[in-house]
Amino acid sequence: MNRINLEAAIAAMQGASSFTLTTHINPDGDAIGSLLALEHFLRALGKDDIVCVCADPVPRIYEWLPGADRIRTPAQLGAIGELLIVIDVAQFARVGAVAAKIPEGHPVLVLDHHLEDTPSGTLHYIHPEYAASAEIVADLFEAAGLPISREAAECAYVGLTTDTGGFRYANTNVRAHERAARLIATGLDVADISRRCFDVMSIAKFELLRHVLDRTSFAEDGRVAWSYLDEADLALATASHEDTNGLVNFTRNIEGVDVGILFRQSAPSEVKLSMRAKKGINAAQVLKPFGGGGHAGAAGATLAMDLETARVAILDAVHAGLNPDKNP
Ligand SMILES: [Mn+2]
Repeated sequence: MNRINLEAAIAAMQGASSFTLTTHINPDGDAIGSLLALEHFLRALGKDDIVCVCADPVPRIYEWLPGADRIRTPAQLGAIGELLIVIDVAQFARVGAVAAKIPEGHPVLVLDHHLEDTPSGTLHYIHPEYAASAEIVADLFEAAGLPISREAAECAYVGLTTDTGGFRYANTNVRAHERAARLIATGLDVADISRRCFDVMSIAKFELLRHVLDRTSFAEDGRVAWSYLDEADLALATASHEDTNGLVNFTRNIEGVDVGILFRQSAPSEVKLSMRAKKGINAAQVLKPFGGGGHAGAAGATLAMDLETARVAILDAVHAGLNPDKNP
């Protein structure tokens, strides 16, 4: 790891004349928000040869962000710019098809807030204490002594508000609120941004939610709530990946429930599952034997099983996780 400070990151940007900016696959609000805020920052630095690219399409709920229409697909990308900047992710494996275009040893600046010991790239500004990568971009504006424009602030605010779950998650702290205040001061319409990010539901998502609620079952005396979607549901609703985002929360949020699970059959013998857990059980640990990963409170896995086999296996593992003393 080649750790640098903000000033060195700015110097690296000042020293280059063409830029490619990218972020992770399945981009979320912070991926798109921080990517676009960074593009605005480079323009504020006086740079104009900047191409943003993402391996996956911009989720519909973020299409309105200033500059989102300029984000290219890997197929539309020519040669990588003099400096490649990767934001909100530190592994080339997670930037998808863009990774194949990175020449061996090319200068790559990584800006990220995920815990990462062995990042890809050549220059690293990686700090898990940031609630969102968008905060890093806000810091870049301040360190460079450049005022943040309303457009850039809007992008950064979307990254910050979505990565903190609307300032509700454990990563929400004084700094995140203070930063948000400075972004809002540029003239942001917080109510409008919040509605766009959190309240708008696609018709497909609504149809899927109907099924999820209708099929929710309980186990472990009400401490576990689980539901499922099968291939036919996903096809009927012509749903995209983003339409299933967050549906698992409806199971977890039920009173008395400690573990919420949503199974999604993605092929005849493939099930993707999302798990949300409250204190007392670690979702990432429960899913580890299944090749899953994530955090204590939120984890996921892909199982090469049919729906029923996956359900039995996972509910057994959750039973063991909730009753550690009763198991050998
Ligand atoms: Mn992030």
